[in-house]
Amino acid sequence: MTLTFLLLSLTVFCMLKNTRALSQISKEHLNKRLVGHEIYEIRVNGRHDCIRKCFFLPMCKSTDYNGHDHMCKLNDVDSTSVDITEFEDKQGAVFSDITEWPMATAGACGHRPCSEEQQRCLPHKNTYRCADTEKEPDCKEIKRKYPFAKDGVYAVQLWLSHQVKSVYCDMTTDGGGWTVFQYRFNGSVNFTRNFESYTNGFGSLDGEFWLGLKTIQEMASRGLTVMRVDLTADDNTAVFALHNYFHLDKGPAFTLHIDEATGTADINTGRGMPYHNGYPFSTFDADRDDHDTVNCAAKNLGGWWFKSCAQVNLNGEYVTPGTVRPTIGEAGMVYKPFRGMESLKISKLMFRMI
Ligand SMILES: [Ca+2]
Repeated sequence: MTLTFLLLSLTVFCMLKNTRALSQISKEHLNKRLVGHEIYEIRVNGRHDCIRKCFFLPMCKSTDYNGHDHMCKLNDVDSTSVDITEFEDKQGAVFSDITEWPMATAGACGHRPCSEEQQRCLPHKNTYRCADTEKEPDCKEIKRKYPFAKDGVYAVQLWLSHQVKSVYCDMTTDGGGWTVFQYRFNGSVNFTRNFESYTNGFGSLDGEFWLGLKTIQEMASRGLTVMRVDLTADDNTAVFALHNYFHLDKGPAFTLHIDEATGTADINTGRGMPYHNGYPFSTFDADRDDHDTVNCAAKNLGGWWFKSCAQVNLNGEYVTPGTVRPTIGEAGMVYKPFRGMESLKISKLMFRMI
């Protein structure tokens, strides 16, 4: 009788304990799947494997694991920052916040010591090491490996110099995977700069910037590279030009090699980028243009592959979009085959390896 009572008590105790354990996983949803916040999705060996993958990626805040197909989805938000309506019903799915899991699940990487968003913690012998986005050479490779990667700043490792560099990736335009090398949209950054500045890059990757000729040259020399120009006028008309061939000679010339464009930008007379094909890069303190009596960069303000002088001057002065810059219209942010001398609102230049 006493033994039966003891066994019964023990069973009840265990049940209570089990209930408490379950209730502790308060941020877990069974048969629910979070929609629209995925970093990437991958097939794994089991649920713990999925949790470990999340621990290794600093930007990961929660996971959706499905025991039916062993698919593991990593999300960049946790349940505290989403609404319950953002979950869909999915048989076999388990959602959980990463904070609900003990660090031991991920071993040495559990406390996520890799500070940069672009770094991953990788198990290494008895400890860990921080790796820079798996050392991908450009945005195209990041996109290939992480199909759900979003627009933003990523660390890459340049293929030749092995230099680790932050770049801005456009992961949405025409399939994404574009490394952006020039972005202007509000005139907050001064583009009237000297040759050294254009060689090394300037501005902020979170805002307006020029990536730098040295980096552009190296990245675009890894293989056959296409270049895309995206422009928006003051009336919000957006056009693009696509060049199937783009590369620069090494410095200090950084001579442009580019083919004719396809796309929607070249709607008026004028030659666009091919006018600048075969010309070195000039700045006000490095006149390498084809004009004997004029320093094109001093006249047109920004650095460019000036001939005599420009059909395209997208590093020119950012004046009120939709207006023609006074005195010298060509010194505005212009692309003549699109809007003539009218200064544009947004300019984005980017490249992608084929
Ligand atoms: Ca000249």
